[in-house]
Amino acid sequence: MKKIIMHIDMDAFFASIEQNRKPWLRGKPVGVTGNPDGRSVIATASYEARVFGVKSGMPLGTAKRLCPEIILVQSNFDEYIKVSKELINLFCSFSPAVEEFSIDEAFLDLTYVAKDFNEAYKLGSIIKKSVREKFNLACTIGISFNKLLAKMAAKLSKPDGLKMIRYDELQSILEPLPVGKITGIGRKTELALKEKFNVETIGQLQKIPLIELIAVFHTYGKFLYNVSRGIDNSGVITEIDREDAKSIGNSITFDSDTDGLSFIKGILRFLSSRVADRLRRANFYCSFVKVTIRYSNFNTINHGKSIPPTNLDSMVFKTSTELFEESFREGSKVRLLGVSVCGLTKGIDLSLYDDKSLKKEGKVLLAMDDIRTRFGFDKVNYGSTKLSNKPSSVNPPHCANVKDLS
Ligand code: TTP
Ligand code: MG
Repeated sequence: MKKIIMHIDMDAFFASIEQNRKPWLRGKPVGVTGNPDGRSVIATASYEARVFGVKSGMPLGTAKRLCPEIILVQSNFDEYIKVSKELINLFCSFSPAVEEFSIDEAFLDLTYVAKDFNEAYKLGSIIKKSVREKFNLACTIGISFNKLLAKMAAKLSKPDGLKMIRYDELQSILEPLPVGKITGIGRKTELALKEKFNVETIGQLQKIPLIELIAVFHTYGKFLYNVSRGIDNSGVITEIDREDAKSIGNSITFDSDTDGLSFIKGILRFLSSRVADRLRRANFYCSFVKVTIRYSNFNTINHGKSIPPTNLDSMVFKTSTELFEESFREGSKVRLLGVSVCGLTKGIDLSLYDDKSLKKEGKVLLAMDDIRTRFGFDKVNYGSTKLSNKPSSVNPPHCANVKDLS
């Protein structure tokens, strides 16, 4: 059965709330500033300011140069969080399965709510109207048969839009689009695709064989292959799913925010090993992996997916890397990273793995677990897990703490 998924993304969220709080800002170019860490960049800009090229993450000086009339307003996070929660409550009255994806985005599973796409579209109009009436805010809604395409539909119809991507029009919509229109493909990947394969559009990306993408981009190559075809099997994760699922997780808050990808990958490997180690100790296997990314502005993204039951470091690491790559906002700095697993089942015999290398890894891990029990977690790791100059340190460098999430 094909799913019907809706993605809702508020338009110029912080700026629109400020325009409601201070009505004289309406219709004016507004930039919301001020991160909790005191760095001066534009968090977001009203669409009136975007006409001049002002965007999120831009230094204030650049914004003022591009748009001298811009009115800068200090951010009020408590207010944005309050509105965000109220919006989620409203969305919950339209679907039993709502995923709070970020402070101003949600996914709704409408598979059992709307009989077909036309009905989902009507529901989209009703939701837009309710949001306008109750909050005096505009949002953009995308509808399709998975999360990736629903988000893309919204991205293609910003601002104040409502758009569907149906199965039969998928290819004609995807083919001519620049690769950057896919969530998860940022500027760096765009440049790499141009340089390595002379690829600029999604249609051109579809022509590159999987093996060649993997040779250049490793696990991320598979993601590129799938998303260029609109493939995404991730589900809408509701609060009840989160609460019901017993989970095991670890997170790290960095001393200083970072965008160093090789460092981040090292941390993901470390967190994945730690989580898998805890799974094995409890004699559990997991079938769902989730990555949490908190950016320097405290905006927090959770992204997860189902996998075949595993308790292996490599499988948790591979999945968490894919999830990170799919959701990382290039150009942003990361404050906290978390890896957690759920969908826990009690032990499965190692012999269930038909893949020889996985069986071997299972045996190596048993030996590593033994050493970790006797000498501490950080004494033994894979060669490529470069966490610290000092092998005996408890925390990786630049990390304030390593926290058990559960
Ligand atoms: P977005 O949904 O990316 O941006 P937006 O809602 O302002 O504009 P639109 O969706 O119409 O393009 O982000 C939601 C909020 O998150 C945004 O209002 C401010 C905050 N934010 C930052 O603080 N820094 C950033 O780099 C980005 C992209 C967003
Ligand atoms: Mg938004």
